[in-house]
Amino acid sequence: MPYYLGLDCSTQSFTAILIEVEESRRDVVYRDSVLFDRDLPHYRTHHGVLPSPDPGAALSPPAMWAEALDVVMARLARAGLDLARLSAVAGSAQQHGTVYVGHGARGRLSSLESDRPLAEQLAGVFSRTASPIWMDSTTGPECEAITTAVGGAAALARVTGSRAFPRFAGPQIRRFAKTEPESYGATRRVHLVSSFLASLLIGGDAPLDPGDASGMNLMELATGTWWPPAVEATAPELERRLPAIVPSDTVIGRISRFWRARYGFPDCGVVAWSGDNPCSLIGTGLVEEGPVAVSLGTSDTIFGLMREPRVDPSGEGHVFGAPTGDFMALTCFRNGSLAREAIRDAAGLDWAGFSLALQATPPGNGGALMLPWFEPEITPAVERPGARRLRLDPLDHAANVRAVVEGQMMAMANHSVWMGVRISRIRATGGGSNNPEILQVMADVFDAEVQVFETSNSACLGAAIRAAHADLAARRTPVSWAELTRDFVTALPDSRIGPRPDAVRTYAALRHGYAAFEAAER
Ligand code: XUL
Repeated sequence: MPYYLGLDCSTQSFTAILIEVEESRRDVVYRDSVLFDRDLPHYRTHHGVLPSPDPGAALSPPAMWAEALDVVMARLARAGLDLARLSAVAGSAQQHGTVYVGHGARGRLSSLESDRPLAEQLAGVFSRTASPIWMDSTTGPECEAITTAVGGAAALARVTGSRAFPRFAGPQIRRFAKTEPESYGATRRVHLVSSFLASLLIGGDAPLDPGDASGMNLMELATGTWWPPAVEATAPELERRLPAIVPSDTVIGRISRFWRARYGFPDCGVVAWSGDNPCSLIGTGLVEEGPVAVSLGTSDTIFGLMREPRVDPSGEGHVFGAPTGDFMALTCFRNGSLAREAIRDAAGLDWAGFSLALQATPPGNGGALMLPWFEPEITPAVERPGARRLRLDPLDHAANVRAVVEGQMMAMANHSVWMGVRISRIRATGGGSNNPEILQVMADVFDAEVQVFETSNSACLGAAIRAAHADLAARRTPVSWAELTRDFVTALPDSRIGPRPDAVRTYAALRHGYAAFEAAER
């Protein structure tokens, strides 16, 4: 009757989900979240990010993620569950963020004192105390340099799954090595957020999985190994600073003595952590090619499983490794929930009022359009932030609510054509999928049936399922992905929303106008 723990370190919060996997009973038995701004205010983050005068910069303190891990583990230990049943832990983390640790890290992590808080013991471990995260867009010149050195954008995309993107780890590492060579020199290991947190759990130096390593512009997708031309083009002596890459299903170690002594965790396995999007693929049950998921979170993403890696010729999308050993296609939009919130707040509305504004306005908004680029955008690449409006009165609150949602959905539909699938069914997830009015726009724009899956955290649920899959396989009692996800991943009852033919026709025409407006404003 084992328990499996999934952990997720996202942009704004840290979540734990515990599942129970038995022959007759498969259930989520516990959920909890720490919100960085609210629960760890001493790090002074805003939406999980450190304030900066540079609109392109986005950094977060890795010590905050470590402290959040300590807090969720403490709360879980106090929840009255029989933790002796815990068999394995796996994790999910926001992708692309890099964590730089110095030479003393290994010794420190293996000798943590169980009577002292974790974060306090990490003082001096980091060779860089603020980690650039996926929202950072300061590395344009580094992207160009790496692209040129490896023989162009098409070559980089063909081998690694993506052309160079400012938020990817490789360009970020290059910038750090160039601007702070001494601190780079003092760096023993460059982790991603996922392998850093896994290292804290095992009290050692954790590897990466191909799902997260493919978000670096450094890994050869076909083999799951570092690609020497990209590694050499990125920073001096980088190869020895990179973690190993292991298959996602690897049990990478046991939970360290620190956690056992501090909170009474049993001697349980730790499974390789992955990125939040690869974990969400599992948490939305996408273990076959065909259906896609749309996650409406801090970032909005659209993704689906791919058997063969078909890279995006337009260079906008990504191909990552999938936890199943396959691949996944993904397009990421930076202006997700924070853009919806900006419009909601400007209109002085709550979410119920936001829904009413959508109900009160017609599909197509009478031709009024908004490019929702409140922050620099990833897809399409837009450096100069600021929402752009066409035939849209900034003071017409209801029309602006509709325009932000329609803009986001049309951008998503236009920029996912490269995936090469006719999208007829969408699994919606993430906080924004709580809102049926937003989902109606999604259904109409995509001409697809939308169903809501895990709304709060599909990445964390996916991590828990990954822990179960890997642990059961290691114990020679494997359970297939299809079976495991079928039991945990179900559409919410009565959440099915179908496309409305009139609205579908409106958007089919308007999508061209939106694409033209976008092209003119980039
Ligand atoms: C994906 C991406 C974001 C982050 C944060 O490429 O940048 O989705 O993983 O969630």
